[in-house]
Amino acid sequence: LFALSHEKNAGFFKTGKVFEVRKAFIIRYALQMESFNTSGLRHRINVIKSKCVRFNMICMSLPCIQTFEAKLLHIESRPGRKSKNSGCDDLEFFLRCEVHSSDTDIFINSLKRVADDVRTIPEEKVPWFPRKIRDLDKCNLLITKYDPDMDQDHPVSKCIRKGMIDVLMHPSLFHRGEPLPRVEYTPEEVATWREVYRTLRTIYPDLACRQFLGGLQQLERECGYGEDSIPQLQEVSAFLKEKTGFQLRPVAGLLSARDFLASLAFRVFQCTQYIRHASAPMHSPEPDCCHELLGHIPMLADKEFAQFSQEIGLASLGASDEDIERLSTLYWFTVEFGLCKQNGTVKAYGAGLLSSYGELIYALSNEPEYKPFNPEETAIQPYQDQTFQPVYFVSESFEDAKIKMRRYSSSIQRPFSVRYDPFTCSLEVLDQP
Ligand code: HBI
Ligand code: NLE
Ligand code: FE
Repeated sequence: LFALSHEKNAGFFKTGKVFEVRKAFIIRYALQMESFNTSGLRHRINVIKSKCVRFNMICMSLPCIQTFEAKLLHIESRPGRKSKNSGCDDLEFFLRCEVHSSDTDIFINSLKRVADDVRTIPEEKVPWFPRKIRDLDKCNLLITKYDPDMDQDHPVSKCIRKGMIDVLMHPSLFHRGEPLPRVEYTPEEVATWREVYRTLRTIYPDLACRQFLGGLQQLERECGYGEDSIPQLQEVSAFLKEKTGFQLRPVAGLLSARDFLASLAFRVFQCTQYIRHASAPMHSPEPDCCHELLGHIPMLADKEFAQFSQEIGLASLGASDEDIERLSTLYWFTVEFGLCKQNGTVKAYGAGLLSSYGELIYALSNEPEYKPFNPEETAIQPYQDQTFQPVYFVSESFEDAKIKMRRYSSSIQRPFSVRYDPFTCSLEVLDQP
């Protein structure tokens, strides 16, 4: 998404790898926005159309998709199999479409008229999931909720500094093992961080759970946390690795729940690096570095919480779309917005609360509704991702939440079971007969 603003940079097109990811981005972006015909996007598409033969075919297949009212669920480009070194043109596009069963054959035939090589791949029974930590390089499906160019008033579009992240360092191009990109924040951004840090720091002692306070103290002592500078992922990742084995990866924005949860199975946490806009420091509807660094990181330094997070991740691997939806709702009401009892009072442990002064105060006032955490019920509670939550779930303790969550996870039906091997950072998958 960020890469879209860089098309004027001609040098950009010279590296095959970057170009390829970019195309996939633009197409995915265009289709998700359903604004394929708006002039801004048409211009961008024309730019890349002139560079890539196969991309043309995708554009031509769109009218078929529209004619048959097929739903385009996924689009992805990969280097073609046939000739390895023929430059940018050599790409295969994978589309996942949902089309009425009576239209399937005629739909495929009409695609064949516009694209030279259409092959269909039977739907897999178990959705693909990463088995080695390296496979997380493929878990980067970004979700586009709005268009930052057209929806200028959206709080997130205001917070995204145009061009902040160099395309060549774009998070979606990050590969495991590379050093985590450092970001030079502007004085204005550091000032936003300072304000967020300072205001939250004053209310944490009363409102945050003890695991969070312990984690934050360690980060302040050992990892340079403080109001004067925005911590860099590299140092924070090294810190976490020593505490709980969690490590960080840069991400360009909201990921699909499936990809986001999958990384937790490997104790990898995907972090945004941009910061919210100075005009709205007390709440951001989507993650930014204040949310990741202040909300999540102190909690991930706690062994029991780290385990809880990883177990949600493990439960999500290869799960059905419906189960992913329920697990992501559970994640939402625990890891993001969870409350728990400590010494007879209710405290916050959810990162979405701990990074928002506004919502932290609200959640622990007597205004909102509380319900006891109970996975079966929590998993189907509708949630709010633009403003404060209508209801919060209170756990008796982390221990209790973990036990209940384990019981819930073991009730999810999968034709295999998984075990994480920490020595090889990979999964052992046992097929069940
Ligand atoms: N992506 N980058 C990012 N950060 C999140 O916190 C995040 C996400 N995608 C999905 C998601 N959270 C939630 O929907 C969870 O419920 C999984
Ligand atoms: N509302 C949170 C904040 O302002 O930091 C972010 C929530 C991300 C899910
Ligand atoms: Fe979060």
